[in-house]
Amino acid sequence: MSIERADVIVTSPGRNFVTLKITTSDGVVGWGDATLNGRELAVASYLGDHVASMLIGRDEDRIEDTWQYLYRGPYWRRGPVTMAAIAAVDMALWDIKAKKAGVPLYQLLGGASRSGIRAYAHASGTDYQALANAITGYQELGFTAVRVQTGVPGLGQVYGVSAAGPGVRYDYEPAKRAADGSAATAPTEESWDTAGYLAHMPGVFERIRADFGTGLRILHDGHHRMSPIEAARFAKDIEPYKLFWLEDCTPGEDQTALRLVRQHSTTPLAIGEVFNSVYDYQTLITERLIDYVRSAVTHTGGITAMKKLLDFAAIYGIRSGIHGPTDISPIGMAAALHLDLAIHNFGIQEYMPHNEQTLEVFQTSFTFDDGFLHPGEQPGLGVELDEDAAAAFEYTKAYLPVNRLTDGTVHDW
Ligand code: EZ4
Ligand code: CO
Repeated sequence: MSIERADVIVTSPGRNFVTLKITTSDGVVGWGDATLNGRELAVASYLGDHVASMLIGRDEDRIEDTWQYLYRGPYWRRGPVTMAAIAAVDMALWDIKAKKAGVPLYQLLGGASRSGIRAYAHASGTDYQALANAITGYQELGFTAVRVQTGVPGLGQVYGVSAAGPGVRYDYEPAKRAADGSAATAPTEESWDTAGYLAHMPGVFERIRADFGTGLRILHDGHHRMSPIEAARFAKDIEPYKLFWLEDCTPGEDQTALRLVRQHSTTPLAIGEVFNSVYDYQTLITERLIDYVRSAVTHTGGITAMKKLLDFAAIYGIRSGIHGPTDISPIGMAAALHLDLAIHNFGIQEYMPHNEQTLEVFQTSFTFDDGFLHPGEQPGLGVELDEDAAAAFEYTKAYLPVNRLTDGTVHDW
């Protein structure tokens, strides 16, 4: 048997997704997620214009060989566009292999290491009361872990914080279309003040601990906004509140920045959602500068590459915290869940439920129950894309916002 077709499907059920469909000569279909938020069409072209023809006629069972062929073959290695494209091929081939074997994918990755996958939710609010209400709402759904993000006095809209009123569940959608819902032509701009943020946040964590007790797992995302010394001081300041993790405290591309943070604090550190290769982690893992690997399966070369990365991390006592925002399609999310269930060094899984339109396009079999996710028992990844439903949602360009400091300087985020 061999690969007969490789088709790229772009759809926008409220947000954009790029999906690869691989069909074998005996009619087995595998799905892969290739969504790169705000740069979707670059990956669609990479797959459709450059990769698809290379796949036709290949043996679909040769997953490792195909991965190496796509990684080493083109000369140009790594980068988010390339690695998202390779990820989609890899996911689709694993989906096919597991469907042919008649087992859920996690069985081919070694079988289940746990009964459920602890998930964390996104709680946010412009002020403390709204944030506290959001935390309570997620606890009522069974979550034992929440990421907390809140407004900063003096700043307007802050990335990752709901502008909706108290009690309203936040449908976190960071990439923005134009205000009327049509295609964006440029990113929106938000203003940012690191000093105000650093002064405000420790008091927020203090109140959360006082109100919610020691049992709640508190996570926080710094969105790459701090300098190394700012991050070191912040991580030290918030030690008494015993966070589960502080994510992306400094810009991800500077691995040695984490040495400085590590020297000053025992706050656990997580990083990697913008990474696309094990080499982005080489210093971080071998020097034990982080505690959690944040890569998305979709952006790091797929299941084959993520399994190796997480096994490498395991040798150093570092756990998984796989990226799971709404810009990871349900296919990418399912891939994460099969890995989460199988690996020994699982840490936690981010979970932001997709909107109803997305779930019309992608039929999922994974479940959420009382704080825990499970990939389900369908053969393969357990997600099928409905091509008619997908065709009804035309690609609509959207961008992640740009951050500027209050003096107008473009800033990290
Ligand atoms: O900014 O997925 O931890 N999660 C995050 C996300 C990312 C978006 C970028 O596409 O930081 O909200
Ligand atoms: Co993040």
